[in-house]
Amino acid sequence: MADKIEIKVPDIGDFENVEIIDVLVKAGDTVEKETPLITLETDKAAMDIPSPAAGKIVELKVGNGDKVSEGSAIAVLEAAAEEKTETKKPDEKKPEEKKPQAQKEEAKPAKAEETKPAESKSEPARPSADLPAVNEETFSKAHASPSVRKFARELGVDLGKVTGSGVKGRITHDDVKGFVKSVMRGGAVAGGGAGLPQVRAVDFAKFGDIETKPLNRIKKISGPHLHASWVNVPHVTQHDEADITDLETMRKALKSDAEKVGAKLTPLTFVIKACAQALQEFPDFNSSLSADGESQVFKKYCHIGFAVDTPNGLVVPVVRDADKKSIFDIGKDLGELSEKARDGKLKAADMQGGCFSISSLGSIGGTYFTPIVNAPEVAILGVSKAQMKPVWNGKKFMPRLMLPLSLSYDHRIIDGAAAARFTSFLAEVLAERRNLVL
Ligand code: CAO
Repeated sequence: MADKIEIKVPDIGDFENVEIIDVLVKAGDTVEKETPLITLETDKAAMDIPSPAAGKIVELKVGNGDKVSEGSAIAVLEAAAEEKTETKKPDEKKPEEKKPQAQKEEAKPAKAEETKPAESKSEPARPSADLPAVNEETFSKAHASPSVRKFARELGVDLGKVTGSGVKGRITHDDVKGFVKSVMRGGAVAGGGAGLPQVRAVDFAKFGDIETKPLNRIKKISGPHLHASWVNVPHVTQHDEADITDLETMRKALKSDAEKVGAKLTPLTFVIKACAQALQEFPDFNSSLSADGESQVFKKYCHIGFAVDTPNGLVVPVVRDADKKSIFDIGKDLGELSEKARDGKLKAADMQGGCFSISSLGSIGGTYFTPIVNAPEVAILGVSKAQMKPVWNGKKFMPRLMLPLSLSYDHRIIDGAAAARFTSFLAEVLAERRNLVL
């Protein structure tokens, strides 16, 4: 019978209760000796825990987010035939044998000779001659585990240009693969390169006094996300306006009742409700392009995100099941989520799962703008300040309260005609207040 080895966390120095940020194998996988199994992240560095032997993983005992210390069980390995004669179970080791040490990530930028792909060995072919040269400084600062770094080195990918989708923006194997795919398809690369001209660096201090402040956490996360969307999604913005004169009368009449039950009735509340109806009517707007770009994923749920301007930057909490909620329920969610956002108390789950986003600048001012699609969503609605305007009713000009709408969409999925139908539908729903009662 094949030997089974319980693989445990080896000596990882003084660290305890260290979070697993990446589980790199699954039950049934065949691994080689030294294949990384999991990645741990301490507040100082990330480290991979390699397999002490070759064989098949028959049971995985950990998951992403688990906390482990030295001796914690990671997996059960059925040792490969050739390993069985050589590999002793950890507790059968001879005294001089050392436990496998975790592969620690260098805290400092790696030295060029240590990190550049070994030219004398057989270097894997670069996926494209157009891949940008690796910038060692940004590569070393990228938030990625050693195995992802090694993988990126093998492919010649500059991690500094890859947008991380993992916890705290960490770059995963899939992000590296996605980056290579995007370059192969001739897609744009975030942060410049692959044909994108770089913005030249300017020494501002040469022209006067300056003060440099680090970007806050939210901006560090949202910036690359917005940039990735901007360079990957072919954006078009459709503008329209909705006559909300009657709706505004109804809103004012209901506002104090709503406040009594903790609901915030602003124009945005009604816009969320109207968008939920429009998403049901036009399912393309409630879809996403699959990761490989080969298919369209339709969502049967309707969660709508709305941008909140907080002292620390932009966050987008999500109103769940907006299609099933009354105006008062949406108003309650809006009030609670905006407050949590401003107090910095939103949880990750509050900001996940959105199908469509709304960015409302209506309380501030302005007429129209071009919001950036919150990819992989395919559309976002910008709402500006409603204004009284003279509107021709066929006989005379009437004073009507007009709400400016700006719908940016991903032109790979949405056609211009569909976008115009979507905003016209929204305008009709908002103009006819009975559509939004409840
Ligand atoms: N037209 C006219 N008045 C509007 C309006 C509009 N489109 N939208 C809101 N108002 C009014 C509200 O009715 C309210 O007045 P009353 O108290 O008299 O009803 C007042 O403006 C303040 O509204 P609010 O800001 O408290 O509430 P909201 O629902 O409109 O917005 C929120 C909530 C969280 C979206 C908003 O506070 C916010 O953060 N907006 C900024 C979003 C942003 O930054 N987007 C850009 C993202 S891209 O960089």
